[in-house]
Amino acid sequence: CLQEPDIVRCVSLSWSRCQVFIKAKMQSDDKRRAHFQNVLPFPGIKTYVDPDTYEDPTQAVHEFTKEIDPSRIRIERVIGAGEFGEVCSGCLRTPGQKEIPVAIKTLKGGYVEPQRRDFLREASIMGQFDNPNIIRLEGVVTKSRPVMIVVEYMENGSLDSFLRQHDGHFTVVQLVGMLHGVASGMTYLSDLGYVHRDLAARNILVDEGLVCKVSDFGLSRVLEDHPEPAYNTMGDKIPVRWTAPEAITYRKFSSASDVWSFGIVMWEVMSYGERPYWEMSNQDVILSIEEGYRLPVPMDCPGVLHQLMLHCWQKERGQRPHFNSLVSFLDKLIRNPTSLLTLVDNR
Ligand code: ACK
Repeated sequence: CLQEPDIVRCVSLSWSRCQVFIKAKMQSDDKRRAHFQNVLPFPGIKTYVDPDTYEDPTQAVHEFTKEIDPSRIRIERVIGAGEFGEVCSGCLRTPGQKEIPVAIKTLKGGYVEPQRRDFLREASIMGQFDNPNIIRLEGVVTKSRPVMIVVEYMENGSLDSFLRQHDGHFTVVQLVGMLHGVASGMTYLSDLGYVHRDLAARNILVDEGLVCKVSDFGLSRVLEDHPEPAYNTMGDKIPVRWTAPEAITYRKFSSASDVWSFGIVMWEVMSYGERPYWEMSNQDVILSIEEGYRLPVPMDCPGVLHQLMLHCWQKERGQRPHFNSLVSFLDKLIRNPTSLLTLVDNR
């Protein structure tokens, strides 16, 4: 909708320039509307704001993250390779002069602007979250090089490799406790209207007290440089083994498709980091799921947990449980561990 000052401006422009002006104005109004629809669908209820609704993504970084002075960061060692550069461990001096352990994701030199934008996109998503089961963003360094994202340090690294290194070491209640943490984090995200799309044990981090936190909010990884690459018929790259059939086929990503992925994470946890569907090809996984095949119960896994996995893998997404009921169910199992004693005889 053009307002009076806009019309006055139009009169002083030539007609073709005026048309361009009207179009640009309408587009920016649409964007602003989309942005406010994201921010305020229900007044008083916090929702996630997609940084892509900002005309200038740098604005989202300013809004949702804190700039850290690099003199407060001490990098100690490289702990892994991220999609955009090295991941290091180190310390961050807080304003109260305390030092806290942190992980530092760096953007490697020679990047082009879209890579910088994608890299910082994850920070503007993470910066909106505040939950004990979601990895906490400390801040970003954008005003000097290297560009960095600083997050809380998780002593035991990613859940899949942690479980593989400790095969058979935990009680069922401890494993269910880990899953309870993941489900709590996912409840928080789905309540905010955030769909993760890449929930997998490799994207969960574990701290020294075995608390599990959801991480990896860079959607770009799903679409571009993913460790589990496979194309669907629409040409998207998708982590097939973790993804619900409707998301693979029709891009119908939702909290219900995240619940399917959560079922796969349950299976990964109960089998101590086994690869879902083992060496089956992605195409065979898709066909088998379509024919009704589902992953069998892992060794020593209580039947009640496999039943819960099967519930998450219902073909009809409307019939899958919500994350909040998964949390209540897992909570009851932890409080009443006798229900975890019955194993499935799968010999
Ligand atoms: O399995 P890992 O030890 O845990 O190896 C990977 C590596 O960096 C590349 O992603 C580790 N990593 C990532 N974020 C963190 C973090 N916040 N705290 C500790 N380790 C992390 C991850």
